This record gives sequence, C-alpha cells and structure tokens, in this order.
Amino acid sequence: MSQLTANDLKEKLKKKLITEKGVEVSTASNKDIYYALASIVNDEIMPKWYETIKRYQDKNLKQVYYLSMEFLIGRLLESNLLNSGLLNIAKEALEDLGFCSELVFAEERDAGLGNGGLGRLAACFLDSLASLYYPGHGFGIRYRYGLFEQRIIHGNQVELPDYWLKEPYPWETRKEEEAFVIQFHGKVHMFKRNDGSLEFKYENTDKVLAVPYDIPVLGYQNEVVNTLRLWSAEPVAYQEAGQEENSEFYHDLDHQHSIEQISGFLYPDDSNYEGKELRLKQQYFLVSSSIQNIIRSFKKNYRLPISRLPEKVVIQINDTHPSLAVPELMRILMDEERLDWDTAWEITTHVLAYTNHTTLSEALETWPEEMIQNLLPRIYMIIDEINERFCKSIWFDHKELRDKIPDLAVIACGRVHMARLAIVGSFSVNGVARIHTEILKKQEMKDFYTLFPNKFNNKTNGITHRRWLLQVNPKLSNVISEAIGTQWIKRPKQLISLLKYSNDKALLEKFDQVKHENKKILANYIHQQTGILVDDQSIFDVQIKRLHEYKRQLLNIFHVIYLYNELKANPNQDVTPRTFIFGAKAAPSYHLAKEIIKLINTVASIVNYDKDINGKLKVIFLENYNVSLAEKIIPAADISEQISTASKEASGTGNMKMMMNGAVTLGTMDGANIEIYDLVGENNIFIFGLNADEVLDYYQNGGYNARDIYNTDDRVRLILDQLNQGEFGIHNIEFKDIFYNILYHNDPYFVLKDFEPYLEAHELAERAYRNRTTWMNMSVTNIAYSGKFSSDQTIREYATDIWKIKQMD
Ligand code: 26W
Repeated sequence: MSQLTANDLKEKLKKKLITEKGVEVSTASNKDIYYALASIVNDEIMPKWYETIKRYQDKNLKQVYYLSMEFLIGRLLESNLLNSGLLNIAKEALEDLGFCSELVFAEERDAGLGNGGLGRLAACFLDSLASLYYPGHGFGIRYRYGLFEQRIIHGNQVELPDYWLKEPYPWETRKEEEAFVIQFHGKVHMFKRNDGSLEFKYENTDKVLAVPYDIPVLGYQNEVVNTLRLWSAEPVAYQEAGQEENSEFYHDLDHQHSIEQISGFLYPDDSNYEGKELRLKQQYFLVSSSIQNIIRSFKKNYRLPISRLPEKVVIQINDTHPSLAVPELMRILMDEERLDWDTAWEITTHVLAYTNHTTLSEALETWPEEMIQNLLPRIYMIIDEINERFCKSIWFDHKELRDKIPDLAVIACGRVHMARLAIVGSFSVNGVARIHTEILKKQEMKDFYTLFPNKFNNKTNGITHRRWLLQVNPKLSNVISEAIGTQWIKRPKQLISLLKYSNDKALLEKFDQVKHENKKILANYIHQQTGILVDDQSIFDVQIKRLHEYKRQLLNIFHVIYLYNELKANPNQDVTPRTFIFGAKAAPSYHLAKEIIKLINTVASIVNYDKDINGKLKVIFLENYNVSLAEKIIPAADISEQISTASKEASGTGNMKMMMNGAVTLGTMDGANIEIYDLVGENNIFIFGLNADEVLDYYQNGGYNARDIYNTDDRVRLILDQLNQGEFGIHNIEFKDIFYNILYHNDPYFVLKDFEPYLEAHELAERAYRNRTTWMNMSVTNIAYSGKFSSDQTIREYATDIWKIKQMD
C-alpha cells in the first residue's frame, strides 16, 4: 500500500501539472487534474505490475485466462485510487487544492465495452481475481466505439456513437511488439509430410494484425496488478502481408478501413443473436490472438512440453461468443505443434471451460456453415471433424440418444451450433445461479447432461463489494465499519455481524439517515438532469437494467398507470409518495423495447405535471444508463425491482448490488432472487407471481388466456384501453404493438397474469415502509446477508472447483 500523504500528493500534482501540461494549479481544469492524478497513480502501478508478472513466472503458477467479448469496466481513476490505498488522501488533496473530487472523477469517460450483465460480471471477476492474489487475466477487444450513448428525445430513444477514445485513455499501454497476425479467408492446402503427419498451408489469406493494449487490474491494497489485454485490429506491414511496398493493396483505404472495423464497435444487442459476418470476425479475432498469446507465454515461461498445457493454463469462455477457442486451440496444437488429433483433443478438453449466461432461445448463437467455411476454412474443417467424431460417439456409445443426434450435433441443418461446440470442447459447463443451472440440466441441455453429467456445475454470480459498496457508498461503509469494524472489507461475509444490530434503534436510525442523504444526492442529480423535483422522503423504487420484454419494465409501468388512475379517482388517498426510477437501454433494432421506453416517458410526462397528483407520484427515466449512472442510483434505492418472468433471468447482478446497499427486493422467484430469498427469509423480501415451474408448464401445456384477465379485471382493462385509445395524449397508434402483443399474442411474458400479485406485493411493501423500524430492520438484514454475493466468493468457487488454481503467497 502506498505511503503517500495528502501533502505529498499535492506536491506531486503540482509537479505533474507543470511538467506534463505546463499549467499551474490555479489555472488547471478538472480535466488537467484528472490526467495528472491518473499519471501519478500509474507511476505507483507500473513497478507493481512488473513485479506481479515476475512473481507469477518465478512461482510457476497455473494461470486462468478469462476470454470475453465484453468487459464493462466503467471508470477507473476512483477504483484504482481505492485499490492502491490512495482514495482518501486524494480526496483530501483535491479539496485542499480547491477541486471537487467527484467532478475530477467525472472527467473520465466510461469504458462501455459491454452490453450489460455479462460484461459487468467479467469486470467484477477481474477485480476479485486480483484482490485474492489469483493469477488471472482478461482478454477482450478494444472497441473504438463502446455501447451507444442513449438520448431521450420526445420520449424516444436515440442512439449516438460512443467514441470513448476521442481523448487519450490514461490506463492503456500499447504493446506493438507483442502483436499477432490473424488470418481470414483464403484456401487451405493439405500435404503429407515424410513422417506421415499432415501439413496445412494457407494461400491468399487476408491478414490482420492484432495489437494488444494492456490495462492494469489492481487488487485491493495487496500489491497485485493483473492484466486486462484488449486487442485492436490493424493492417499488417506490407512485408508480412506478402505485398509490394507500393502495391495497390497496401494503400487501399477501403481495405484498411475494413480491417479496422473488426475492432470498430461493440454489437449493441444482448438478447438477439445477429448472424453478421463482422461479428464472427470479431469472435475469431479475439480467440485467435488470445490463444496464440497464451501458447507463446506458456512456452516462454514454463519450458514444458505442450502436452502439459492443462497443468499451467485454464481458459474460461464467457458465453459462447469465444467458443471458436475450441477449434482454434485444436488448430494450433495440431498444425503448429504437430500433435495428433487425440492428443490435441485431450489437451483442449482439459483447458477450456464454458459459462452459459442465458436460456433465451433467440440469444443462442448459430452460424451458417458456409459463412464459417468461407471466412475460416481451416477452422471449419476442424469443427466438421469434431462434429463427426462426436456424432459417431453418440451412435456407438449412447444408443439411447441416437434419435437425438440432430438436436445434439455441432453442425445441423446447415448451421454450426456454438453452445454445442462449447459443451463438447470444454471440461466444465456452468450456469450462473442455482435455478439457471437446474434449468440447463433439466431442460435446455438435458441430453448433454445425460452424456456429460460431470461437466455441469453451478457458479452463482457475484459483484465486487469494493466498487459496489465501499466505493459507491462511503457513508454506508463508514456506518457499517463503526458498528462491526473494518474486517468485512477483506472478508465480506462478515457483514453478517450486522444482524446483531438489526434491532438496535440508534444504529438503524444511522442507516436510515445515510439512505436519506444518498436519496437527497440522487434527487439533486435528477433535478439537474431532468428539471424534475422529486420528494426525497418518497419511496425510491428502482428498476435499472437493459430493456427487454422478459425483464418486464412493462409490468412496472402498468403498476404506475394503475396508481395514477387510483389517485386521479381519489386524490385525497393517504399514500406514501413514491418515485419510480428507470434506467434502460434498448437494442437499437428492438422495436417493442423502444416502444416501452416511449411509454415510460409518456407516462412520466403526464404524471409528473398533473396537479391533482400533488407530487405523490413521480416517474423518472434517467437517460444513458451505464456503470457510472448505476453508481449514483444504487446507494439511493429503497426498493429493488427484479420482476423478470420466472425462469428467464439467468441470475441478475443488479439485484445483488441493490441488496448490498440496503434496498429491499421486490421480485419474482427467478435467477439469484431465489438465493436472496433463501438467505434473508420471506419477511425481508417481497416475492410475487408465477414461479418457474408454473411458467414452463404454461409454455408446454398452454392454459393461459390473457384476454380473460382483460375481460374480467377492470384495472387491467382500463390501462390497456388507455394505451389503445390514445388517452396518454398521443395519437391512437403509438402503443399499438404493446397492446397487440398482450392481447393478440397472448402476453408471452405473463404481464397480466402477474399483475394482481404484483400490486399486492407493492401494497405490502408500502405498508412496511411506513414503519421506519420495520423497514430499516429489513434493509440492514439485506446488507448483512449480501456478503454471500461478493464476487470474491464466486471467484473462490471457480478457482477451486473449475480452474484448480492457487493464490500467490
Ligand atoms: C449474441 C447476442 C448476445 C449477447 C450477449 C446474446 C446474449 C448475451 C448475454 C449472454 C446476455 C447477458 O448479459 N446475460 C446476462 O448475464 C448476466 C451475468 O451472468 C446474468 O446475471 C443475467 O441474468 C443474464 O441475462
């Protein structure tokens, strides 16, 4: 940990400003200060980074590599200060110099290199790996454009490009000399060598250079600095491309542009798989550069025969997006390391492990056979052989599954099924919450579970409590530490000691005060952003996540419309004022999701300005939901809305973040909500609605008729008619698709079915909230149990059960 004092830091800042920027503190901008401070932190980091790499090498430790198309790391200055033990003195130094630390931190652009849960999980995992002294590193893509920036214009989502690299990014180091060449297209020729082995030669391939940019990943005050390596696509030098210096090819700007496009932008869809060739190129680009890198490091560091790769290397693939790792590792082992098929297969299937993050069928990746064949001819040959051998093994060794071969084959009906490829090629397949893993085993991957029962295991997700509690909620962290000491920071499960105080009125009041202060801060932010005044004494009811039908933001806004209708009918109703806060991006091509955003904003524009309502109800849609915005909202949440149609949300992680900050969950028995329920008990959570079995039963056997509810429930009919008849101040057709989806497509996500139980859950919550002691007791109980969801716990489980890696001592 750094020994710097606030005064040292001030001096260093002054010096940096002069030497690197030529400005004095008195004239420095927040941005100048941001860069100067980042540079000081980097000076602290660099020697530790170098030391960490050396120590891993000296100790010969097995390494884990986390391959992911997404790393949603957000901002780094504040978390790097926190982890290097400099945050408090930095805040003090900045204040002394007349700067507001928050404004300085806000100068950093979010690294939005992810869509949502899967990308943020990868970032939390890196934090835990480093904090727990594990030799673990991330490999991803350095997209020039991250997830789009969302603006709301006249209630509609508008997408703007996120050119986050417009200004220099102080955390990355370009390592040109460590680049690799990646090959696409071309022809493969097969030759027999004298020893009978096969040699594959490529002709006319398109070569692309993968240049790494390294970002340090700091452990919490433990001197460890791991690496997140992001690949950037560039044209290769003409010599390497086999071209003349002044050839047309090399100077063809279109060609250069098409290469750079490979790391050009992040695909903004986290639900619908899109079969675009560029996406496939991105996937192979990530996989090939990372695996080449892993093999080179293995050879350089361990000097062991390649057959011992599984002793020193394990690769976790984050969903199926990097599942070309299976044939790519096979290719390198066979074509470059000259191993035979069986030996290569033995190694591959002991190095790769696969995590599944969704059971939504529309998200399951399959690629047209010809596309892979044309883009990656050698890889296609290998997949074809994997498929053939796998199908044969079923035919001969699992006769009972012969009929199922079309549903199991890696290549079927002209498409390559990536999840099947990942399962066959990995030694571990895990789901991300208990119920999710059970659904994989019993339904989605049932036959694979029969074939490989030992591969399947559960690893419930987690979140880093360092960012999501210590950093984002310093006030709450202080009150916790005053009560139970600071040990929970290194051992989050010790938050459980808070239970002893869950009836201590004085302490509960302190928690209440902190929540209220956080709500005031958020209320100010809301005012600043939207011009709307919200009552900081009202219940802050929060739903923040990607917009998707299965997540049911629609159910939430229907409830708001219901409350509004009730208040209009009876303005003097004695209700606790409520503020409903939404944050959500819709995939640009997801029409219905965008219509739901428009509906939320339309309801907001009516409710917020209706004098009859007298401020008892407010609806806030905060635009551009991202990691930094989550950090502002979560500490202020009272109610955490986790209302997905049961069976659909693999885990959820926002549920854990809000719980850890003292919000009480109102949700369905889905994903990790179930595990929250098991811990806190039925009195400390509001559960409603269909459970997963009931939902799956309806899907299989029918029996649900949404129109019956429309016909019999006046409250529901009123809402739907208001949508359909343009009561919300718009012409009739605006929300027709929502209306049709519910009544003509039979409400596929059971919004109407769960409507009444949802109302009841809200009524219970409102009643509980009125009794401050009851509520704060619930809130503190949730914080107490939340340590279980620290990603430290999750990473320990991955490390011992799957990766078999050791902490550095
Ligand atoms: C091919 C398009 C695509 C892109 C991303 C399909 C699917 C994805 C991800 C798998 C979607 C995702 O982020 N899933 C979420 O993963 C979280 C971390 O495990 C879980 O907590 C969420 O429940 C799950 O929806």
